[in-house]
Amino acid sequence: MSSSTNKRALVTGVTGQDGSYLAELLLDEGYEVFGLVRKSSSPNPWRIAHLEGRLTLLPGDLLDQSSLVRALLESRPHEVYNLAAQSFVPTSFEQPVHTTEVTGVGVLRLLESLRQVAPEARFYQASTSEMFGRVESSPQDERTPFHPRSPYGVAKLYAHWATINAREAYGLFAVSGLLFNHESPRRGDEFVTQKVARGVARIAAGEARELRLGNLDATRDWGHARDYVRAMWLMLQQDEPRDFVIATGRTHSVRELCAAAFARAGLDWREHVTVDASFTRPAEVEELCGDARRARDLLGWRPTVGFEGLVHEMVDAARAPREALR
Ligand code: NAP
Ligand code: G4F
Repeated sequence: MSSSTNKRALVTGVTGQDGSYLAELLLDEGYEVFGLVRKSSSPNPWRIAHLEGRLTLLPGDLLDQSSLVRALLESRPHEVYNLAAQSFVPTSFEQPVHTTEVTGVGVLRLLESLRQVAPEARFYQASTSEMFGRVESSPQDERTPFHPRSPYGVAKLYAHWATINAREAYGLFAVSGLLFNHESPRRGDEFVTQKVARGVARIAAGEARELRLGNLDATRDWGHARDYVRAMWLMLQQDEPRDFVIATGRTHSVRELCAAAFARAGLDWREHVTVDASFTRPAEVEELCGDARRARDLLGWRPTVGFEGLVHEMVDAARAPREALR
């Protein structure tokens, strides 16, 4: 259902999982939506193809400050959602400097651009539970100390503090959402939930027999991306800028993920999953479980999809044609 507002929003990372869901939400709320898209040798529009004609795409890259200034001048946004990042943890160990440039310093480029040409715009930064890293207490909330365990986590922590500093030093309405893992049929292939869902689909179709994974003991607090982008939007509708943890409060191991996903297709995971040390990380985040009480109390936010529902949706979508992703 579409409502009407005169607001404009700029979304970086619009071709990613969250960008596509957030663009849908903002369009439904009546926003004029601009999406920042970087140049790549082969464009990657499949998650937003169904929004063609409703979104305005602007060229830009978090590595190139002048492109960010141009995108802000062109879109004149009331709200800016920074979802762009090199977001895959293992790649951050292989390309730490690139990850830091995009995921860390890129956020400062965007904040500085905002400060110069659109200081009234409200700003959302996509922070992450990876910043908690080696946790000393559970569940984690807004007061939990940080101990990142990857170049990605370190870069995100820099961006988190750059966002808070922009708020405290320059008075920007800038907030940081500390989101725990969130997934969907639009999740990238390399992340464990999608790797398992698509692995199950291939095995169920007789196209493969085995799925090779890393650490099965790690636990994550997995929610649905569609629920989590609503929390981003709610954060920018508040009277005061504040940071929020967004999580389901339930945690499951990768092993439990496998059991649920294979069972959905009538398969026994133990007959197909092989542990492959090449997928383990130089430093691991062993457990994450969030406490989103502040979001529940102040934003009225609650997750609507639980672990089983999420896994079933992803496995079913992986076994169905791509049109089912819309
Ligand atoms: P994603 O699917 O990996 O999307 C990342 C987006 O960033 C893509 O649109 C990508 O464009 C874009 N991008 C990458 N490098 C860029 C650059 N140099 N300049 C401009 N754009 C660039 O990530 P996601 O899962 O939607 O997550 C959205 C954000 O939330 C990310 O910042 C992520 O780190 C953060 N986060 C995610 C989770 C989660 O569980 N999903 C949890 C906490 C925080 P291409 O399409 O061209 O690659
Ligand atoms: O799905 P993952 O790659 O997600 P990870 O590392 O938790 O990061 C995701 O969530 C963060 C929020 O906490 C985001 F900030 C980040 O951008 C990204 O979206 O791995 C989840 C767990 C890890 O413990 C990993 O070691 O699954 C374990 N795992 C076991 N086998 C595997 C595999 N992960 C991947 N990707 N591939 C495997 O074969």
